[in-house]
Amino acid sequence: MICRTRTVNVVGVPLDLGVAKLGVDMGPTALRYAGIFEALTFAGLSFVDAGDLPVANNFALDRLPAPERQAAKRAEIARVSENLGGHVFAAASRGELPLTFGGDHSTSIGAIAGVAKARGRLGLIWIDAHADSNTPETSPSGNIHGMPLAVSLGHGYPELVSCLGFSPKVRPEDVAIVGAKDVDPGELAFLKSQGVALYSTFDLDRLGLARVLDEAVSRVTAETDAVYVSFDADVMDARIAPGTGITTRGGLSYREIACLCATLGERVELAGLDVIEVNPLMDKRNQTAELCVELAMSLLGVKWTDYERKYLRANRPEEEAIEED
Ligand SMILES: [Mn+2]
Repeated sequence: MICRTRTVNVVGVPLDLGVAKLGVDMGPTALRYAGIFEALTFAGLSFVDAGDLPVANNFALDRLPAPERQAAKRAEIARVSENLGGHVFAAASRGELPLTFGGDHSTSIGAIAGVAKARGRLGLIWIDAHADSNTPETSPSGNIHGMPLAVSLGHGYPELVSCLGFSPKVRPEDVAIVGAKDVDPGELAFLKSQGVALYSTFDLDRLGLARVLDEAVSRVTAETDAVYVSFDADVMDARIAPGTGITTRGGLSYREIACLCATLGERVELAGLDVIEVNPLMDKRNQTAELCVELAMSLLGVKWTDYERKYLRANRPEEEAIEED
């Protein structure tokens, strides 16, 4: 939920240097077109549109020879993370709620750094089909978007770990991953050794959403000063959210993710939120971005009453029925 007097500070980060697939840099534009500002206005929340932060062009860096290419991309991700961290820190310090639109998941490195610096000990709920907890030693692909949680815990490339000059940003006992279904063996070993809580899609099925959220919420609120949510669009099933980099079968259904976000929105006052990995090139008629806007509003604690649903329908006159399980 959000304190009604708090201003939402929306910032876009068109960052695609942490992935191999192109298109996720257009995520912030897709989320704006999907009506985030209309939705915030409708909900009676004040907001600032901070625009998009500058990010180097992937094509230009791709023309570099292979050894230099990865180092150049990493250096740019580090620069963007510092810049975003500074922006988010300033917003959070003014009492605003930073809402960061990615971009691939390496965007979260700077966003989490900024909120942690402003708000103190941070609880973190990581909603994602993946654990994003690889280190350079364990990563099968070398892609940075598979590393941001490890980086926030203080493990990985020093230029990323040192974002905003302190580390770690979060402690393992204050972190819960929810919705993971594709975790690498090296990540699993790392998370176990750290003591991070991981709730897979199987846990959601076996234990039920209510129990998983009870445990996750009590964990991230027990000893912390504030709570941050990182939301990766790929946690959802490909049939309802095709517009993301790595689509998965067996991801969360509409009802599961809607219930999860509404429950979190009712129970937790957020210090910051990011919406990540929306890729319009993979999407159908921007449905993934529209769904993410709806879910972001739920996470902010805005209840979708019938009247508010009418608003959504009014903005999607040609909406087709989306196939559910
Ligand atoms: Mn992710």
